Amino acid sequence: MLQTETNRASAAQAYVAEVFETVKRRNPGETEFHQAVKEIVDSLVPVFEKHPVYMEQGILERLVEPERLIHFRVPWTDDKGKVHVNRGFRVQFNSSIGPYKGGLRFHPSVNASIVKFLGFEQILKNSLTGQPIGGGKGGSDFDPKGKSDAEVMRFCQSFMTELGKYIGSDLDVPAGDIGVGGREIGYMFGQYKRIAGGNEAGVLTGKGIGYGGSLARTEATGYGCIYFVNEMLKSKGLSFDGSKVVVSGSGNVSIYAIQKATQLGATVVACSDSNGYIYDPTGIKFETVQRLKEVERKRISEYVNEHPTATYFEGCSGIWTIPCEIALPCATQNEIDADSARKLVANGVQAIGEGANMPSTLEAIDIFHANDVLFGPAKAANAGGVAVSALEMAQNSMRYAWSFHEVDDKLHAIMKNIYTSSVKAADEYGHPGNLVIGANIAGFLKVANAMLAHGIV
Ligand code: NDP
Ligand code: 2IT
Repeated sequence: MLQTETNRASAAQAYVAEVFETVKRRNPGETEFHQAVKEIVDSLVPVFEKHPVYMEQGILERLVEPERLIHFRVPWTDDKGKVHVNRGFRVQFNSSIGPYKGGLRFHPSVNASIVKFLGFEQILKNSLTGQPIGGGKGGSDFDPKGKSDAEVMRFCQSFMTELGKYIGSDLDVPAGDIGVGGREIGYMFGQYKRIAGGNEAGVLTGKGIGYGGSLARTEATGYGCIYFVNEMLKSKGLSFDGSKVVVSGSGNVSIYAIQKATQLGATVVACSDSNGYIYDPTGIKFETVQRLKEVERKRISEYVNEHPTATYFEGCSGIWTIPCEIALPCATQNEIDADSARKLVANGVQAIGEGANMPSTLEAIDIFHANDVLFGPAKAANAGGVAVSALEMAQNSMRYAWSFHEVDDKLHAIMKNIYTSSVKAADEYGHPGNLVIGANIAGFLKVANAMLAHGIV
């Protein structure tokens, strides 16, 4: 009996190691994609030990290979008439539980590795929401910063002219991510509508409220992250009330994380952008950050001109040296490395909630776990955005709109459910309290079972 268990354990480990080596060999230099795959496959070893059928049916080999990767040219003309060429991407990673679903990122750093890491994470994240959505992601190395509205519009139109061939409300439903907000979604929706020749509302989410968007979608990722962290805190008798919180970034996710944490009684002492961070011991004012960044598209450094209690510091990583009980990385991948993690631990951090995708390096996650810091991994903690995107699709199909409170209540219930199912899976598979393993397993099982049911496709 013991011998059989040992054999199974080593077979599962060997299987995972072999798949990971193949991923590295087939996707050379794609370090972000390797990192995302590594985190997931390592957590699945106990699943393969318990259910060898997933190995026999090659589920993991199939899961790590996108169903489709689309790569296209995006030419556009700036206001002076100069021609620019950017690269567009869409990875349609896995459609076993529903149409491909995931955001579009416009940032100079976007390449195949970034899009694939995000798309791969999205498969299990979307599964965790309990909604019928598969995994996809896309974007471009276009930088919307410093561009006029007319330039952004021309870029979005060119991007959608090509992307539009591959998406649809039952096929692939993009949304926003870094650099893609309401303005960009509006331009892309307008162009899709022209090309498709009809108003197919469910083809994109994150739309304006006046043309098919869902109330509370803008707030959903930030609020959802706070709801998730609140569940983690409650499990240890802790709460946001009276706590000091550091939030990185000052974009869509950060702004609404700041608002909800403040509503729950926390003092958010710092936030940032890609140039630097602000520190305000009296608490960052959500309204100012929202106006500066969302409406006026200015830099976070401008905050100190309006609030003399705040100080601005150049550079991003210093934000993790600020003492806090709760840290919410909500900007970008790998923003918390081992050094930052050690600093946070030394300063007494109790909980981390990943609002961004893969913001902690694998070493940083190990440090948090080794020091009993509550750790809410991205695919669980930031799933509120895509969850409300799926609610937006549902409303579009019904041709009906729920109130803000109806959507927010559903979001709250979904985040609690993600927390409970992650805790349960971690317990069942022998890693109590490890939400990285729990979320990966809970998300994986549903996708894997659908793949088994569909045969070798
Ligand atoms: P936004 O574009 O609205 O904001 C991004 C914020 O992060 C900005 O403050 C930006 O600074 C900062 N930032 C971006 N890139 C870097 C970088 N390389 N270094 C330092 N700071 C950086 O994006 P979102 O808020 O939508 O996305 C933030 C994170 O959350 C991403 O990881 C995204 O994938 C993830 N996410 C988003 C969801 C959504 O619904 N929007 C859902 C789930 C996850 P600056 O203004 O200087 O560019
Ligand atoms: O990373 C993410 O989950 C998102 N950017 C949101 C995706 C979506 O389809 O709403």
